[in-house]
Amino acid sequence: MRVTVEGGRVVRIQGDPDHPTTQGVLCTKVSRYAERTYHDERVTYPMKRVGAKGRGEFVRVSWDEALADIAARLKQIAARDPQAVVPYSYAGTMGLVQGEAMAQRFFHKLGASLLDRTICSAAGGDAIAATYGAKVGMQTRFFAESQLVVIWGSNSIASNLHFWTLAQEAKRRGAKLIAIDPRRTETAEKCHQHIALLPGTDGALALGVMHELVAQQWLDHDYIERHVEGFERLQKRIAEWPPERAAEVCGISADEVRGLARDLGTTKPAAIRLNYGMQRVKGGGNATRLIALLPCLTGAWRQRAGGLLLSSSGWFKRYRNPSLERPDLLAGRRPRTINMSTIGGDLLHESSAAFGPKIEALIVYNSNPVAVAPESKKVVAGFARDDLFTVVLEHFMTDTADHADYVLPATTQLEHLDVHGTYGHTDIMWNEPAIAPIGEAKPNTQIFRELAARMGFADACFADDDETLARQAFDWAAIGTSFDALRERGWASLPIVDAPFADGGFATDSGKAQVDVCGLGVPEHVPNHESLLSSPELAARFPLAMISPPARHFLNSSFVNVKSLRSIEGEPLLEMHADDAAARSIDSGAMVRVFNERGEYRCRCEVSQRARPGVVNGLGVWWRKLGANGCNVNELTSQRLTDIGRAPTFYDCLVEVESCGAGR
Ligand SMILES: Nc1nc2c(c(=O)[nH]1)N[C@H]1C(S)=C(S)[C@@H](COP(=O)(O)OP(=O)(O)OC[C@H]3O[C@@H](n4cnc5c(=O)[nH]c(N)nc54)[C@H](O)[C@@H]3O)O[C@H]1N2
Ligand SMILES: Nc1nc2c(c(=O)[nH]1)N[C@H]1C(S)=C(S)[C@@H](COP(=O)(O)OP(=O)(O)OC[C@H]3O[C@@H](n4cnc5c(=O)[nH]c(N)nc54)[C@H](O)[C@@H]3O)O[C@H]1N2
Ligand SMILES: [Mo]
Repeated sequence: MRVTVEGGRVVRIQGDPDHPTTQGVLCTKVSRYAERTYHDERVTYPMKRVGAKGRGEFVRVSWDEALADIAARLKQIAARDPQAVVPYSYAGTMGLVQGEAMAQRFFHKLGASLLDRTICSAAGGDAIAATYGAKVGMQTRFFAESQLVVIWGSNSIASNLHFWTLAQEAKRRGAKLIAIDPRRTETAEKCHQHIALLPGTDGALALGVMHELVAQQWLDHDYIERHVEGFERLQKRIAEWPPERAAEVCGISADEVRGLARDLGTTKPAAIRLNYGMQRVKGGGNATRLIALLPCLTGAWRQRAGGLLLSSSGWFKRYRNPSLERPDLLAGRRPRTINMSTIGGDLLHESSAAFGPKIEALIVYNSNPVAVAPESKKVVAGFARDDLFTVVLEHFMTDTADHADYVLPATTQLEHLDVHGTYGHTDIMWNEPAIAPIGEAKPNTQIFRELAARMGFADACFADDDETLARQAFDWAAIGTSFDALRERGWASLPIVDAPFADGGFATDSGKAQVDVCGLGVPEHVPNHESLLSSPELAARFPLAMISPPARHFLNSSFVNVKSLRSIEGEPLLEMHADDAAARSIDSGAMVRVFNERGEYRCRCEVSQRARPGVVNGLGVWWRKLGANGCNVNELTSQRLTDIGRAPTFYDCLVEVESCGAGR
């Protein structure tokens, strides 16, 4: 990002034209980052709650008063059992400094519960790591040279714009683009082909494709022989999945299955941009493992523009300093782990031998769980507990902040220093502060430093300033650069070979891609928790599958309050196919009740070609308080977890819809 400052104020934000992936372009959200930063609803001083939880009634207090009281409360709770204190954080900022560096030092020293950060990518991430040994894959820039680009479970134009630029370049050079997505997204409509399968059926599709690859002899036997472990065991499973069977499960035609196999089996180079949309269902882990094996069976990895990319984060992990967050401060204690995806249920849990102590305090930073976590009814009931002490570090009065005892004003990326890895390209990014903090806002790091001091944590590491933390983040020499060079240039590329698995060399113990992973077995198609085939009784009452992918102009629940972006989105929407609407006498534009056993969500229904029959798209993630009945799509999602990675199943959710009458 290039930020132009005049008189101490940001006047312009643009993409860095010199950075190869950015190419001068920012997505619609981030290009409004100045509007967000100077928003007149920024939280600019510490606040203490005076009204009931959730009402959003607060008074201004000084930093001194807030920090002294928070430290006193945490000390009291920790004296009984520090595990009753739980940190809750995720993707608000993904910077290594303002993310976990100082925060985790604080919680490790305290002995607080650990947090399993599963809410986004754990199913697919663990599945890729099980197959390839690490969360690594193709380098994004080589997608531009591919002759086949399969965009699988991703709306790149909305959520991964810089990748879309590369896909378009490939298209100009003659590549075929295929989108695999239940929704006819902005991206799907610009691809040559769109395979609109039912949610949670990607594993079946992959198996059907494998069946055809075998039948047509499109396998690369030499590559399989040398670089895939356990292929024999997969063959039996593949035999069970002729394209007709896969097609029936996926709700598509057998020709679509065969055609995908032909494209993957006969095009070189062939690349798959797998993304996280397809793993938010019960079988997300198994499906990812199956798809990850496709380029191993066809030998697509032989070329640098062939293979697969889900995430590049594993490349960064190789060079990260594992002690940045100072796990040694646990000093032998082994606190229990809370899964962030089940925070609703966990907040309502009493103490027990299996669970450990009841959660008494929650410190939230970089996240808005009341809006983004599944099964809101439980989440809200948990956050509304009068005996829960909640501190929220935020820019805005989010749904979560409304439930806090204290809200502490945090700085934005324009105001603080940071260093970032990515999960797409493979450059480390430097974040230089551009302006002074707004109002009394402080960086997350500084808030945890001051809290540590008040708790009496005397370890020298609590005095590390942000620059020191950034220096500690990576092994610069191993990367082949220096911290100062990064700071000077703004980014530094990791040293990664062009075609990492051209001759095998996977990050597994054997160096081979793994079919049969210890403890997981041979991958298979795992049907949804909720679907016509797996839960027919439930489907009789709630016959529509609901997915809730992000609205194009929001970033999860961030930017929902940025007026220029919200006015483009308008209001919360449910997209529905014309046949499903006709069957329910729903007119386009009507207000509808979307419901299941977990709750009821009211929003506007748009009869839309973006929805396939049987599937409705509830675009997210709106702030609850802006919803017609004070909630968002997560009122309907469940806390059930995925097969691998203990991740949420946002897109595995049956609902029914009825009209509440026009215009309401
Ligand atoms: N504009 C915008 N950009 C974002 C974000 C955002 O909220 N808004 N979020 C950021 C974050 S945190 C993340 S994790 C990434 C996510 O980015 P991606 O992983 O690329 O996923 P999304 O673009 O969210 O798209 C998910 C897509 O998967 C489709 N889908 C849903 N269920 C299934 C299924 O069962 N199978 C298949 N094949 N497809 C399915 C949805 O219709 C949707 O189009 O994006 C990042 N970028
Ligand atoms: N139904 C449904 N639910 C979903 C998803 C979905 O597709 N459908 N997507 C899921 C995914 S992929 C993800 S990653 C999660 C994301 O969930 P979250 O990680 O909670 O992400 P956001 O909703 O963007 O909220 C981040 C919050 O952090 C704040 N913030 C930003 N920067 C800073 C900072 O430097 N300091 C502090 N203290 N605060 C900061 C922002 O103001 C914002 O309120 O949501 C998940 N929830
Ligand atoms: Mo995410």
